[in-house]
Amino acid sequence: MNATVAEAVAFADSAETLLYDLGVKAGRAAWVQANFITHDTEILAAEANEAYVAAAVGLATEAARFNGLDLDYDTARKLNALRTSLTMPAPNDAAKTAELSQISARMESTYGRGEYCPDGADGECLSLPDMSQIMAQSRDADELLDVWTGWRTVSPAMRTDYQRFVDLMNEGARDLGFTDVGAMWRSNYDMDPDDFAAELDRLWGQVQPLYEGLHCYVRAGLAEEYGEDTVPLDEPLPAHLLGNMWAQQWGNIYDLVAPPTADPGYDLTELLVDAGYDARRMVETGESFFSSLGFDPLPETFWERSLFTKPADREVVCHASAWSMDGADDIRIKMCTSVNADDFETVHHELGHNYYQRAYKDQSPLYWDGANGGFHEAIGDMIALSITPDYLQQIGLLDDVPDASSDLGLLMKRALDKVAFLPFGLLVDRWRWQVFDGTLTPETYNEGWWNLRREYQGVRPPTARTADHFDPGGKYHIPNNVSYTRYFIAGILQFQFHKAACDLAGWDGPLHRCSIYGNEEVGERFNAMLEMGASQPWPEALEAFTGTSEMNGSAVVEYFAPLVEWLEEQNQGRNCGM
Ligand code: X8Z
Ligand code: ZN
Repeated sequence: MNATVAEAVAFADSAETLLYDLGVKAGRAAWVQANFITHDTEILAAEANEAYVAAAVGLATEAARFNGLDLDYDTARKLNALRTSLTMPAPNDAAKTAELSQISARMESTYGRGEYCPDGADGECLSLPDMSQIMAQSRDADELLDVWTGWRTVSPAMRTDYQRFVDLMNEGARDLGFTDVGAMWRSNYDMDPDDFAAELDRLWGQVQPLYEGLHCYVRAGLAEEYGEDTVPLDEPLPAHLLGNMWAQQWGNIYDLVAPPTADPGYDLTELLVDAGYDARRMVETGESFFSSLGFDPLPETFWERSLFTKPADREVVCHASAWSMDGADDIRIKMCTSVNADDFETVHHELGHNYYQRAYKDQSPLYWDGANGGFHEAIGDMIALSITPDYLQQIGLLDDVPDASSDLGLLMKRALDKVAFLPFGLLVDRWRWQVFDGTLTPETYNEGWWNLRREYQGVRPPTARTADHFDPGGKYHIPNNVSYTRYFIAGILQFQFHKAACDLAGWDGPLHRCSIYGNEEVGERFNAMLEMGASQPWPEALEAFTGTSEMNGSAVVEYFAPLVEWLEEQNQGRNCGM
């Protein structure tokens, strides 16, 4: 019997209700597992997730019944969302769905529990936050190498799991009519999946010259610090010397490469420490930024139920995250916060997720998402771009605002975090796409990873790596199966948002000195985009805030223009290239 339009509408409604219900249960189980990693919580989380995924796959399959019907806009969009928005597609098979969920929960636990014990299992062990601190602060190449390789002893245990994980998800994606999981992920951007991949290349092309200038300059600075034996000037950068476990953001080596005559005169980490900030105060400060734009304060339950610091007495997943538990007011973050500039920024990043979630809660549940994944990641980052010297002075953290002669220093610090991140943001899913489509096999997982690291970032491993290593597994988003393209998009979008906001505020100085703190008009326009959630294609959401429907890297280029010019002068006579 042919399906009718009325049946399609009823189907979308009941799908929404069922997934909401199972999603809330899976979310609570996942919260408990991530806050209290044990054998039992892992099983409970796997079971709840299995029920959710099985239902989601069943509904996505059934939705095909209504193909070809002339449906109203919302029903068509919801049925499409059912088919494209599942990150972990499971095969249409109960046993395999259970196995997939178990592997997923196990990899999450393995990553969350991961530690490195330099003197063997009986000695003191370092957690990932401990090691991140060393990566940020140490300038001892041997110590950095030890911690860098030490963290990478955790992931080889996940390699076999990951291989099976990929096979099972691919089977699930094929059951839903996609060639592989990568194709399924790429289909979730309101445009042709191949056009989307080309769009990423276009955006990367816009900002690549900035990255290359920074790369060349930083290589020279590292060679000066560590010697040309450790950092040869004609080779990619060694991955352990960039101030970050994954060499993804380089702001922590600012002191090594600071422009000699442009000292901003302050270090945000020191300001926070000297002012006696703790984790909660950092979050309160982030909240007041949003309040200054006209957003309501966070609910009492946020403060009661969030996790702000690493507990001493149990194992938790320390990677920062933001949660909406019931699609209403139960929003929370979970972070192992240290009092430093990186985590101050991350606090804003996570709060951005929470304010977005709350803004779209009145949409129907299948629209509880970012306009695309990149939007979700860009909200808090855009706010954090407004953490300028002026803002820091306004909130009493900084006494004297440095004059324009400090601009190169301020821009360098930002570029080390934001420009350096872009190729990493792109390559993580390039790697996964190659894994999903079979270009890479378990034997070539690691080699393929380092080929991409070299190609996009111009970064190399500091020691020999083999097929037994599983270095991609040392990055949270691989074992936890979080798509990474979202962060690349956010790396572009946050500047586009920032520029639109500053234009709206009537700012006519340099973009990096603009702070939208206190501007309710900007807040209102921003909220107009946030409250749409995923109810419209992302170009509409983009337009609602910025007035244009195209993603564009030109705001990144504009923001860093003075630095780019200066880097070109510095790099004169250098042999650049990766
Ligand atoms: O994973 C995150 C957030 C949670 S959505 C802390 N980020 C990426 C990463 O850490 O690799 C933010 C920046 C990129
Ligand atoms: Zn995020």
